Amino acid sequence: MDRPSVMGIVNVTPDSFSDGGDRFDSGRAIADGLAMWEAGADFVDVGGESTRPGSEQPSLEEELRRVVPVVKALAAQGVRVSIDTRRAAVMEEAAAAGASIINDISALSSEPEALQFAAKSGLPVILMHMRGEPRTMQEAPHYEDVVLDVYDYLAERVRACEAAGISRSRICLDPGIGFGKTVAHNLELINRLAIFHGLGCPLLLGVSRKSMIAKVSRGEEPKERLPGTLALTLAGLHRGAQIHRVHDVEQALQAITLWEAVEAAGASDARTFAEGQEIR
Ligand code: 7PM
Repeated sequence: MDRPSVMGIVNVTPDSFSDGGDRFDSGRAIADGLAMWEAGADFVDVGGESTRPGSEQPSLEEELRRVVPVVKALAAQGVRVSIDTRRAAVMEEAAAAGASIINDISALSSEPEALQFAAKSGLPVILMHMRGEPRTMQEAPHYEDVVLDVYDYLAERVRACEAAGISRSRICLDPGIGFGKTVAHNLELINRLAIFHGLGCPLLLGVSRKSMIAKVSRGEEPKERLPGTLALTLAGLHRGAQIHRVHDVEQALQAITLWEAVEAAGASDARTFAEGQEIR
């Protein structure tokens, strides 16, 4: 976690909003995942449940049919794979197929077995905040204070994980941009992201192609949201987000690399100054 990581997104769903569902084909999903890995992604996130606002969960059999072959093929080729699921059975099958990280938009709260399996597996986990369920989450979300409400929720989930035997060093936290939040909520969460470092875990930010970009900007279609994605990614990086979940791996890495180069130049100035002070 001493340098930013990029997680590439492979949605194996028929109706994924940001790629028109053209990755449902597992051959295509595998090729895209490999390309992201070769472009420098640190992980590739494979998900078979569309969590688009308003969507229904697929059956367990359907979710397994979508993700297991993709996880298996990518892991076999040396790709570090995370499995994006709320179901214990999918976590288990994906882990058996070679997935090495669990990414759960419900922070291991959907099924008691998910928390138990995650603990038993010894795998690192990503816990995300979501208000409600994908089907209904965008119906007038309300918070007392969105940052503190999300913070308290994540703190409670970290405690639940620790109680189940998952140590804090295996946990990464995510405020869940777009999951039961208005545009104003999302902007405030990114603006005050650094507060979440108080929880003592690395932070993941997922802004790629999300609708807040179109709403703040000019109604762009998902595939036209890369500039906004990069702007939000850098805003998150500036506040210390360690993992960035994106569709466009190469472009995100370019933006991050330049940002880091500028920051490193500043650090070397500070070092030179400090050395000068010591000599005197
Ligand atoms: C339709 C709508 C399809 C939204 C897919 C999505 C996150 C995540 C997703 C996130 C973590 C997408 C989302 N978003 N997991 N899974 N954080 N940890 O944009 O922000 O891929 S699904």
